[in-house]
Amino acid sequence: MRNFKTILIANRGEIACRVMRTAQALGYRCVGVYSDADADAPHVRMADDAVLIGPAPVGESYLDMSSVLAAACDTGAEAIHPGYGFLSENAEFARACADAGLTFIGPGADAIDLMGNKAAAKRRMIEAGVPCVPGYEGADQSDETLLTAAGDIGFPLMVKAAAGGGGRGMRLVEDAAALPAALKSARSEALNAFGSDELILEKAIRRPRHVEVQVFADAQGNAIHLGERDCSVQRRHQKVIEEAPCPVMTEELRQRMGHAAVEAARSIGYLGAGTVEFLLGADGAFYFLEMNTRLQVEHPVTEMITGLDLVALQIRVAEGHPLGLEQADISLTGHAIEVRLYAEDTAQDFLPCTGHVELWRPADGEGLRFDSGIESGQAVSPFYDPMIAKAIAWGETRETARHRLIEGLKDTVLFGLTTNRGFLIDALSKETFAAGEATTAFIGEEFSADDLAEPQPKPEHAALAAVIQYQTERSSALAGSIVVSSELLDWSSGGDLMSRYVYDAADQEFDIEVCPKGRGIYRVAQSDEEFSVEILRLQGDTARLRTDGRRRDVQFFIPAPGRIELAVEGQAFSFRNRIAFVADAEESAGGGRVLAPMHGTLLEVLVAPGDEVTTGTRLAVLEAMKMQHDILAEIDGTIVTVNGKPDTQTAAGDVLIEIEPAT
Ligand code: MV4
Repeated sequence: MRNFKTILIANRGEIACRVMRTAQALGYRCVGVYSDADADAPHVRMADDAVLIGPAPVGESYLDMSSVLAAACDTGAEAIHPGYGFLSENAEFARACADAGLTFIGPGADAIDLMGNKAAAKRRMIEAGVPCVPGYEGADQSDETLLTAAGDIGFPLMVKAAAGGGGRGMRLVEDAAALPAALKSARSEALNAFGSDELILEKAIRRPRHVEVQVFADAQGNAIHLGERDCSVQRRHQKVIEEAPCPVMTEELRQRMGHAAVEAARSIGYLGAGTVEFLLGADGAFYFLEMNTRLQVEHPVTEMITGLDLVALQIRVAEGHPLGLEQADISLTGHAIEVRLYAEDTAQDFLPCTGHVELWRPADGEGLRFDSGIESGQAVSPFYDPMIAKAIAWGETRETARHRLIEGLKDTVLFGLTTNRGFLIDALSKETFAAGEATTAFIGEEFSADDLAEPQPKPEHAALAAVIQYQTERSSALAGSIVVSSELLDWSSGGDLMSRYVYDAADQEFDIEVCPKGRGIYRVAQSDEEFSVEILRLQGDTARLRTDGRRRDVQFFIPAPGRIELAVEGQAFSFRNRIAFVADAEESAGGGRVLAPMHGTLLEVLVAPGDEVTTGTRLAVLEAMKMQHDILAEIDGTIVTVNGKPDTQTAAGDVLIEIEPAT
């Protein structure tokens, strides 16, 4: 029995925070490690002590074993929790920990090694009586032997890299004629990716479900399972939605799969948390695929239906304590669903996005859990996985969990980056998923390029954006002004302060006039449409409005003057008011008109009629939104008229200055 005082968490982001949350609650001192890029990251601030382990690239920091070990020794840590990814399934690291007298919170190095090779793992699992996909996993790798084996297995079959994972080096082969070429390309891909060209062959299971069983084992030889997770909804071998239990599970099947998974763990003397992956065929047959020897990303869904804290259990068994749980103690209650919220652009083939999470406020609702490692203002850098957070919902029924998760995603405030939030809501909302019928083919079959394209705002969205922008700019402009007489307020518009916005949004342009009618009601005119918009509430970054009888709850973010981002039911739209920068010669018949970009107080006018200006000349200074903004010439020319006077109020779209363009 070892009782740790200090645990080093050799990871970053949400999982480092997740591990520390439990470890700190249990009274352990937590040491974080970080790269240059993560000096301000939440996991560093959360840690009781933190050690810089190198520059941003993972090879020189989070994957650098000697730096991590040195950090542990320097800070007096007795144990290292590797999280997932990075060093979590690195047998050499597990051995190095042991050699340094540190406890690796995970299984023994031999178990990691064994499960790191599909051929060896399968041979061992067959021995242990765990059902495996019929195939070939022999040492003889000659084409001749593989072609003969393929004939016995039958087609279609899968060629897989023995050292592989995540679908790399994997080929679906329809017939014998296609096999030699598939072997050749799989070998070269495997060698390149994993440093080994060893292959296995397996009968192909059509449209399988990915069902994995969570197992736990202690040093006393107790091993139990905590039920299964269904992770069938994947895209290019990246999990998108995970849930527990599996929607098509029966108690009888769970017992058989659970038993197989526990046998898998027992047969290799496993310690700690592990996941045994199976393919579940449409006929109810299941086959061992591989075992993940770490805590998995999707462990929260298991926690939510078992009421257990998997990190606490990991620490307990790593200290040498018995699990203290028997199979009969495990009961599954309700249903949990998790989605992975990523900074990525679904419209650009899910390209990762970098930048800053400007606003992050996860929804707070019954049965909701958000595991994140970011805060407002935090950078999402190109060096690491672009996952922002995991959103998890629990409910008595699957349908309740699904609804809670969709609503939780919609209510979450998230601005600054393009994310897959809309895609996640769409996936959770599909009939096939709602019916519990999604298999590994779900995303490919149900999402077309159109479904993944950038969402296009509707005129109503632009109207909402304009009203919110009008109101927020006006409030801050008025609050910041010295004296606002009715005479000044009426300047230029001769009545209501009507404002014009010309928004660029996605591939569209919206030309909008906003006219306040009093009591929070606005008339919004667009080319051939008119809306009546009422502001019911506007508070911080959320607004409740009513447009033509329909209530709308929206979130908004103003990243810079003249811009507004709007989130409506989880769909994000970005509007840029082009008027802010207009000095458009064509638009005003031979003259460049400089329009006020927003409501504000004109502080200074720096030019007079007759002045020659060039692009970039400062023309005026406007105070708005508690800041001063320079208004610059966007063309070369001569000042013809100057309408604005210092210390007067301007409305967005007012013509301040006219420039005769130089010829
Ligand atoms: C398979 C299979 C069908 N038959 N093996 C993909 C990644 C790796 N973990 C295993 N994978 C598969 N192995 C046989 N014999 C289909 C897949 C597969 C898949 C599995 C789980 C989740 C999503 C998937 C998507 C495509 C293919």
